[in-house]
Amino acid sequence: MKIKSYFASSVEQAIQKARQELGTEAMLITSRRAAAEARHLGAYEVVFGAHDVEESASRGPSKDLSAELQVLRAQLEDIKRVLQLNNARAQGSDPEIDELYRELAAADLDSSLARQIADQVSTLWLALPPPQRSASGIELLHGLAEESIRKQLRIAPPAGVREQEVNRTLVFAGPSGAGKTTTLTKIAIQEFLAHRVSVRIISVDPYRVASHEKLRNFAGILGTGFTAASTMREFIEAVEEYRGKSVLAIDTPGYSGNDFEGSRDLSGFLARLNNKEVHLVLPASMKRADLAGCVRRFEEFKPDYLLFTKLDETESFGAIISTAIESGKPLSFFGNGQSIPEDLEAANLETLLEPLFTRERAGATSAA
Ligand SMILES: Nc1nc2c(ncn2[C@@H]2O[C@H](COP(=O)(O)OP(=O)(O)OP(=O)(O)O)[C@@H](O)[C@H]2O)c(=O)[nH]1
Ligand SMILES: [Mg+2]
Repeated sequence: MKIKSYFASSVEQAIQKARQELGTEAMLITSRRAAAEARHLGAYEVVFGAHDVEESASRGPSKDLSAELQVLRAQLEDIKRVLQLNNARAQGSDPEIDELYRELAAADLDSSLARQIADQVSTLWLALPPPQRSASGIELLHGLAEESIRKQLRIAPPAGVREQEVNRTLVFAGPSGAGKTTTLTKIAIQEFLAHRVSVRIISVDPYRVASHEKLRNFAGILGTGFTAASTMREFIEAVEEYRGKSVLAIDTPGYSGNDFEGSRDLSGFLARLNNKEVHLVLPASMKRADLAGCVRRFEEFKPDYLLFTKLDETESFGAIISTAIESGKPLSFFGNGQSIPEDLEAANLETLLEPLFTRERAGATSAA
């Protein structure tokens, strides 16, 4: 079944549009207020499922009176169904859906996101005929919830070696101790040096001269170019000198709390570089509210991607899922240990979703 959304200024108009295009075979799945980013298309969205949207769409409106009547009847049924759904939502005490909400919240998803997912699942669940609903277990609800999360998360395109590689600049920014230096090294090895692409590592830190040492050691072991810049001037000179000759991997200082002193010069200069990708490095073990704070504060670095480290230090990835969905930014890599370079993987949905309901399932098994 293919899913298609129709937007209009009222639910009735959206239903009318959908039925005219899809005919009477399609099934109304849900109706809701349009999300903020789709509001320009209409205040309301109705979602229909059809076995072959393209084929139905090509039929166009029928001139036949009885067919017109059938469409009108289907529209009336849709409106009745929307009223039923709204009524069921208002009563809102379906025990299975409540249980799903509880599981999502226990997996550390933000409560409004957990509610939104439970509502979406609830609508699909209520659209099933009652016998099918009672026959299907919590597994179906888990599957629907995972599907909803999949649709909302974005994953960065594979980092891979590209043409014009030497013009690329990767910037790693983020709070102190997040794993910027470690992850930069892992990526430099796995994504570039392993493919014989030359990388120049530039470490910029005007405050802590000692902070360059770890990278200097790595660069020495790897035999790759390294520049330690302790002033903005040194940093700008290094970028100008090496840009276009090697891929640049730029390590930035860890700014903490509200201590962003001097960050403007750096973020302002980086903003003017083209062909760059800024990875905001965040530890998966950080509290959800703190992650949201970091995303807000580091917006001055205009991150293209979120890169999560320390997945090995937490059991639930709800905070990653919530932060990624809320920020709308694609996920680039996951760091899952201290070993360089092996404890790194390209961001992927399976890693995030795999533990989502396992704790609950394990609990259910041991309780049985
Ligand atoms: N368990 C675990 N530890 C990690 C991971 N990534 C980095 N670390 C550790 O976290 C600590 C800090 O890592 P760094 O790479 O120095 O972090 P940073 O963001 O560069 O820190 P500052 O430059 O001081 O802001 C080190 O002990 C790393 O070994 C990871 O994925 N898992
Ligand atoms: Mg560092």
